[in-house]
Amino acid sequence: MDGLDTLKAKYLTAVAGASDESALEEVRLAALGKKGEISALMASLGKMEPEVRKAAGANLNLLKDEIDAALRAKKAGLADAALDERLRSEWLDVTLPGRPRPQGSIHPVSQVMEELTAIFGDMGFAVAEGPQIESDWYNFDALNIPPEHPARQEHDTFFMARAADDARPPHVLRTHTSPVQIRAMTAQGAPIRVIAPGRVYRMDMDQTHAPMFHQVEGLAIDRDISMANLKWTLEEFCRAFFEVPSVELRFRASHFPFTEPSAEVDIRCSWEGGQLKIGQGDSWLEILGSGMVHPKVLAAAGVDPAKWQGFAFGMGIDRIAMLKYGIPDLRAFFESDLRWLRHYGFAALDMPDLPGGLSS
Ligand code: 2U9
Repeated sequence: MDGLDTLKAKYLTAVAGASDESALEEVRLAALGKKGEISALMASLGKMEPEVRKAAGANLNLLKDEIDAALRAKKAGLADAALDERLRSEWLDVTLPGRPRPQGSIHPVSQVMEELTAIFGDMGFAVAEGPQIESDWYNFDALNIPPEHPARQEHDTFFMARAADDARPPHVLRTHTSPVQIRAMTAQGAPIRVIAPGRVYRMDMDQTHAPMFHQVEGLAIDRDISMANLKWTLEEFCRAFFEVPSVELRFRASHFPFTEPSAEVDIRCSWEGGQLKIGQGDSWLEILGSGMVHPKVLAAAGVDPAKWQGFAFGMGIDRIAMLKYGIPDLRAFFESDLRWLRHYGFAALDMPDLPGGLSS
């Protein structure tokens, strides 16, 4: 039995020296696992004479039980030590003050831009972006506004400075987001469906005008797009944006250089008790301009007007934000007054989407 004493000493020492659960498991496998040393000895009992086997079997079982007990005791000890270590290292100071809620909020213009993107995205429009400093070709010529056209004066343009000896026409701060769509058409060709929301600049400042404001324009070009598609798209947009069951739009003939025919669009509304209600009543409110894209504009963007046609529209984002959320003065949009933002702002992380209700 000298052999068994040696085995016992060997495994009890190994158990005592195991520093973690995986080392302990290795010891268990080496001794009692299927191919372990003690298991092999147990298997060899079958070949022994019956009397020898009885005594040897009893001794082996005793050894197995001792090693097993040592393994269990060590395992419990290791688990306790691991828990102690976790309790020592993972602690929380419950006396610390709570974290303050975030102070910021989402500006109504950002909120409305997200709402527009969700609505038009649902109708298959991608969002296009472009530079705010434009060449006069992209801002005017490509949109059928040649240098002598009176619309150039009406746009109250901000011009960028050029060196005194540079005779080229100056760049401008874009007066509308239309150049974005010229760039998108030039890059992508037709068919195309994009909206272009963003900042635009005009030299104007009073209660309803700011030198920088926000526009969204839309463009849909395909083989057979008509004014009927334009009307449906705008009705769907207004219904979803103003979150009402139905809307009525009125198209008034107008003139823009970049569309032919052109129409200004009014929405049916009422002003009961000074409060605007969209979709009902006897008043009309102008909300956007639109039309079929002028063939010259398509050609300027490399799209063949004999094959392709489509509609475009444009509206002021600040203006529709004021209408939807009852904000009285445009100038407050750009004053960065935190009290105003706290009142009119939206909770961060509340991204508008159609299934979730746009502004709820
Ligand atoms: C391309 C071709 C045509 C965009 C359009 C309007 C009519 C329009 C105004 C609304 C209020 C500007 O913010 S506002 O002052 N816009 O009336 N915009 S059609 O037409 C385009 C645009 C791009 C390539």
